[in-house]
Amino acid sequence: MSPLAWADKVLLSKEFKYKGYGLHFDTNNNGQPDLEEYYSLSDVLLGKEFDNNEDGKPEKSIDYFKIRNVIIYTLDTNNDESTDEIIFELGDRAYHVIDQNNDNSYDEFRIYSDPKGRNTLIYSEDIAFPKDNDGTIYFVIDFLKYAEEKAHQNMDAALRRFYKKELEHWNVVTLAKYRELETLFQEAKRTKKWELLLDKTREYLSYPSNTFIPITIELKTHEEMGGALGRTGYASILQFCPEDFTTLQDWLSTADHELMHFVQGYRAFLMMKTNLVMTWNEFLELKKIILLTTTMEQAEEILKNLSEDKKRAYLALNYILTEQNYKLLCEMEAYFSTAWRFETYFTEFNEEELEQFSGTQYIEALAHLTLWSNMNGKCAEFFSHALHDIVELLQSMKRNSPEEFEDLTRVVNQEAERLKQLYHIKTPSEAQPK
Ligand SMILES: [Ca+2]
Ligand SMILES: [Ca+2]
Ligand SMILES: [Ca+2]
Ligand SMILES: [Ca+2]
Repeated sequence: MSPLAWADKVLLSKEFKYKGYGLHFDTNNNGQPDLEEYYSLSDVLLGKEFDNNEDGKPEKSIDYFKIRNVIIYTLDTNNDESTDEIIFELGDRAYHVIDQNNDNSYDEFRIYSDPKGRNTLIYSEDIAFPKDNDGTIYFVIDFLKYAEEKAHQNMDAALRRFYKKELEHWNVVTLAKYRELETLFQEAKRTKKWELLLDKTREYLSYPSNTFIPITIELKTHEEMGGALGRTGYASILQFCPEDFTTLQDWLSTADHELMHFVQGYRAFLMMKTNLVMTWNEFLELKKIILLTTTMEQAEEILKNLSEDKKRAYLALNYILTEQNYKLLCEMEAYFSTAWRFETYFTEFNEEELEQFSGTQYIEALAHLTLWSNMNGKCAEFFSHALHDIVELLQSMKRNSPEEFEDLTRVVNQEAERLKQLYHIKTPSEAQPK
């Protein structure tokens, strides 16, 4: 599908996910959607959701994790809104964990494999494994380590060897692309040429390639970056200090965050483009011209001549002038989307480290959201999906653990206060003339 054909859908639908677009299908032609597919901006299939009984809630989902070579199937076979089977498919092998009696604990582990498919059962064992980490890439690692430890306690050397081998197999397959990036990362540090690493990072994290959104790298010193790990300029330049990245993990999480900002710029381009024949380079030129204006009226005047759709032009203008309202939401979305994908950046299953990383991302996302709402926030429409997800997350947290929610609120408010000073933001009451 050409970008123009779906541009309208991407920008107007509430369903588009952060950096791509979703398509609805009605496979049995009864007027009710029963399948959704999610694609990246560069048309890479990211996931599917099946709603066969058409009650609006998916009972089967498929997620494709390119960087890990893994496809994860999550199934709710009895429609009670609780997962009862997960399948991890990698190459010609598939790991199944099944909860037969819906008691919130998995009781069967199966491995399927054969050279041509994943349909021949080669191993099966009764287990009792809780449903924590459900659906994340670490679930299998977590389980295999637990099973190996249990075999060790039971002094079953053969079973222990078996689980050890399975863990090795899992690591070899799921970390192959990560190792490739690791090599490129070391190479980039040595040669100071970061283009190849950025290209591969974009490919493996399902971001549009350079032919879609051209990005130029500008290397800076630590001082020039002034505390930031990455920065985007004119929607076409990525600035960072190579010495700031000690591990590939640091690079990947920063790249994910900054690439999200490029996608946000691209969305503004698409909004202008729907009513206008415009190339990406023309858009960047226009952006430079608009940035040279001194008042909002002058900027609007330039846009008025270009776009008939005032609302879209206004939204694009907010992006171009990086209005504070818009900028806060851009940051909110980038932190939030990185928090969702943290599992692709960490090779080791280290619960503490993982929690700390995602926790920090969520706190930053929420602090930006808080600041935005304190400023009588605008531009919400553009971020409806992220806002919807964040509200849902907070509501479930408030329900499940009020104490933790209170702690979080406190930390978020502190961080919002810090950011307010950093960005020199004045809330509407403070900004009012005396
Ligand atoms: Ca249907
Ligand atoms: Ca359903
Ligand atoms: Ca179920
Ligand atoms: Ca069970």
